[in-house]
This record gives sequence, structure tokens and C-alpha cells, in this order.
Amino acid sequence: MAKKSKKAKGKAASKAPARKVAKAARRPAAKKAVKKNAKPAAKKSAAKSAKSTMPRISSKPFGLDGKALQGVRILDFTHVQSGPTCTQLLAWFGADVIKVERPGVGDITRGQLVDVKGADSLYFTMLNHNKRSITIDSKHPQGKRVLDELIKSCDVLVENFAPGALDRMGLTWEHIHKTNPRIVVASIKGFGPGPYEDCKVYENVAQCTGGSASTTGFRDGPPLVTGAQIGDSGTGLHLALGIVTALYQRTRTGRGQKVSVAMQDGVLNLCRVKLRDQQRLKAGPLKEYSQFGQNIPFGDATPRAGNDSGGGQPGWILKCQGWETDPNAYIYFITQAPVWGPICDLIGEPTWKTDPEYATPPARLPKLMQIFDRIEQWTKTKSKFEVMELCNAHDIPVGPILSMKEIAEDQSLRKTGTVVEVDHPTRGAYLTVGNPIKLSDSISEVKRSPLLGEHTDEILRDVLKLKANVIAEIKASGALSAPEKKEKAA
Ligand code: CAO
Repeated sequence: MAKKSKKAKGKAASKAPARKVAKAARRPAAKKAVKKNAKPAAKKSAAKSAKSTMPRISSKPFGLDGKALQGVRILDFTHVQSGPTCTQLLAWFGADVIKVERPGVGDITRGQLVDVKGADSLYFTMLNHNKRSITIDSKHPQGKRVLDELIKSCDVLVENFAPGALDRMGLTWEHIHKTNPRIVVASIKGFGPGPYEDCKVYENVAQCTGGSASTTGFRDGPPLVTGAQIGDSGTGLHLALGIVTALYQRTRTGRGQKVSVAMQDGVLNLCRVKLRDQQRLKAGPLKEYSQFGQNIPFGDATPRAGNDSGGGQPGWILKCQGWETDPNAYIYFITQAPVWGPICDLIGEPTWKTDPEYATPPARLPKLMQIFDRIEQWTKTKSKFEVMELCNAHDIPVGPILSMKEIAEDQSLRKTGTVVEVDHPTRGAYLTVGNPIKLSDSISEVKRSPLLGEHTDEILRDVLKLKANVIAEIKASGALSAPEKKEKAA
């Protein structure tokens, strides 16, 4: 993966310091890492079997032999939410993520929804952990040269600019691939090729065009977007998988490739059960939808299903004790067929176990709402946590509606590192969501997000191996800093 650059030749600075950048920065480390771990014997017979190219089995305890993506270096051109989600995940797995930001401005989210004056917003800090930040004006000639050298030193370039923006910077696929044929170039756009390919897209546009909004909400209400950022964070997740897959293929082919995910496609992938239902409509009404039991005819498209479960086991959200004042005193209740008996006993309807009107799932389908009304009479007498406890004792699947306050205070989520408290030099301590993907041999530490340009010098010095005088010249050229504001005419 990312190799360490050769040392700069150290010639005297000239008018074109970036040429020195070009000489100085050359590729690095993965090879070395593989060599270091490879068995000499395995090396000899590498051609014979793929197995023999595997390094020796580590004898170090799990969690103490580096990180999964150690040695992978990522040039991170992402901004807002979708792209940063992806590169944050890769950083948690140990990749060295170098975030390139526009001098003086940075990722626009640094200054959006600000809650602490003068500090990076939570929007930014919670999406950019474990990364390094370098400021480069990608349209400045010197900036472009520095970027080319970074391209040579990285394994992956990730971006989620508006369509065409990367090309306008001169960073076409052809240019990037020629500069470093091994690099994987990963992009998020709103739409794939087609009529909308040039559109700028944000979260809710993707939720609407990917099929989520039309199938969310109540039948007699408007389409709804969900709070889960399936368009942004969901697409970031898809892209992360595409990147590691491309890196894996590279171990065989030696070359990089383009990885693209359209937000519309990512949302649709998460909505595939609704496309399933679209096709089932041809075979008759969707009996598991409560509108079937209410004798409301189906149209020609998958309808909004309220809180119906969407699977083979009917479910609904029911009120619990305190619902009159607490907007989250609710529980999701699933009338899973195998536990129908215990449900009847719990709610005080034991005869429903044998009554042919209730005893079988097909008999219950037409009266699901009436059944849920009866269950709700019972849940309303208990807190959502009491319902959870009583039901789980019988393996009845239920889900209390947890508020963000309850999640923030949940000690078990703190223990697993899913909710983490992080310290930050300008904002102080804040809560964030840690890595939800747990690897037993690649433990994630959550490190604070970088300040704007915090690692500019470090990256030029340690990654590109530039001498101090060359760095000074590049800086003087204005490629790494915001243009000075012109003084107003008197
Ligand atoms: N130096 C110089 N210029 C830079 C720069 C740098 N380091 N970083 C960015 N820029 C420039 C870009 O080159 C671009 O300039 P041009 O338009 O002149 O080519 C400009 O900044 C703006 O980039 P943008 O168009 O990507 O940003 P925007 O705020 O106008 O649009 C967004 C934002 C998200 C709508 C758009 O980037 C987009 O559609 N991205 C793809 C889909 C996506 O990821 N959406 C999810 C966003 S999260 O909800």
C-alpha cells in the first residue's frame, strides 16, 4: 500500500519548488510491509498457490498487530456528509486519511450549525475523526503539483464533489491513473449516468429519488424522509465497501480502478424490499400491509406502510405508559407467529391462542389493527422498558423507542465504544458515534477531527519528504493559504 517517499534530493530551492516536490515524493510502504511479514519459503512458491502468498499467522494477541487498513493512504477530497462518512470509517480501520481542504474555508460543515462560537461544528467533528487536514488550493499551479505528488503517494483518492468539479481541477481519471496507475479513485455523485447525472444532490433529494420517501409515512399523509441519513451516510458505507474491494482486487491485478456510488442507487439498495413489494402487487394485495385488513384497495405502486413491519411478521408502534407527555413513550411490537401464545397470555387474551379467528397468521392478517389496539391497551399500562423486559422473557421481539437523550446516556453503548466522548482543543468534550463495525483484531480508537490545515506542514515534510526551504517556497506561492482580502477602496 502507500509507500514511504524517497528523501528529497535537497537541491537549493528554485523558482519551481514543486518540481522538487515531484522528485522528492515517491511511493512507499505496502510492499515493504508485505515483505517484512512474508515467509521466505512462501515467497519462492508464490506462483504456485495463492495460499503461499499469505503472511505467517501472527502470534501477537488479537488487537495488538496493527490495524486492518494500516499502510493504506487515502487522499480525501470529501466534504459535507456522504464522503466524510466513508473516509472516517477507513480511518477508524487504520488508513492514513489526508483530508484536502480549501485554504481559509475548509469543509463547509466546519461552519455549519455552529453551537460553540469559534469552534468547528459538531457536524464536522463527528464526521472527520482520525483524519489529518492539509489546506491546498487545488486550482493554484503549485497546489496542483503538490496534489500530483500526493496522488503518487496514496492508494486511494476519494471525492464527492459536484459532477465535473474534479475534472475542472484537472484531476481527470486519465490524469490520476497516468500519475499513479495503482490508485483507486472513488466517487460519490447524486445520480449515475442518465438524465440527472449533472445534478447536485443532498441527503433528502436522494431519499426521494431512491424510493425511500414514497414508501415512508402514512398512506393518507405526504411522503416522508427519515432521520437516518441513508442518502449520505448510507452511500458513504457503500463506497467504503467498494474501496476495500478494489484494494483487494489490486493485490491481484496491481492496478487501481474507479469506484462510483450514486446516492440514488445507495438508497434504492437499502429500499430493495419495497421494489420486492412493487412486483408482488401483480399477484394481488399485499396482505401484510395493514391497509389490506382495512379493506383499502392498493394502487399501482408500493404504498406507504406507516409502521407496518415490511417483513413476514406483522408489527406496529404502540403507546406505553406516559405517552401523553413523553413523545417517545412508545414501543415497536412484533406479533411473531411462534410467540403468539405467550403474547396472548401476557395481554390477557388466552382464548386467542385457540380461537380460529386469531390462532393462525392468515386469520389475524385482516384484523391486525384491532389486535394491535388490544395489545396497546396492555402496553399503555407499562413503561416501554417494562414491556421490553416482560416480552423478552418470552422471546417476544419488541423495541422501545429510544430518544437521542436516552441513547446519549446509555452506559452499555459507551462500554462498547458505539457512543464515545472525545476531547477537542477548541470545543471541549463532546459525544460522538464510534465505529459501529467491530473487528476483533483491529480495534478502533476515536481520535478528534483535525483543525483546518493542522497537518499541512507535517504532510509536506513527512509524506512528501520536502525540505523546509521548499515548503517555505510553496507556502509563499499562496498555494496553501487563502487569498488575502483586497482592501476596500477608500
Ligand atoms: N481548492 C480550490 N477549489 C476547491 C477546493 C480546493 N481545495 N475544494 C473544492 N473546491 C471547489 C471545487 O473545485 C468547486 O469549484 P468549481 O465548481 O468551480 O469546479 C467548488 O469548490 C464547489 O464544489 P462543489 O460544487 O462540489 O460544492 P457545492 O457546495 O457547490 O455542492 C454538493 C455541494 C454536496 C451539492 C455537491 O458537491 C454534490 O452534489 N456532491 C455529490 C453528491 C454528494 O456527495 N452529496 C452529498 C452531500 S452531503 O448531503
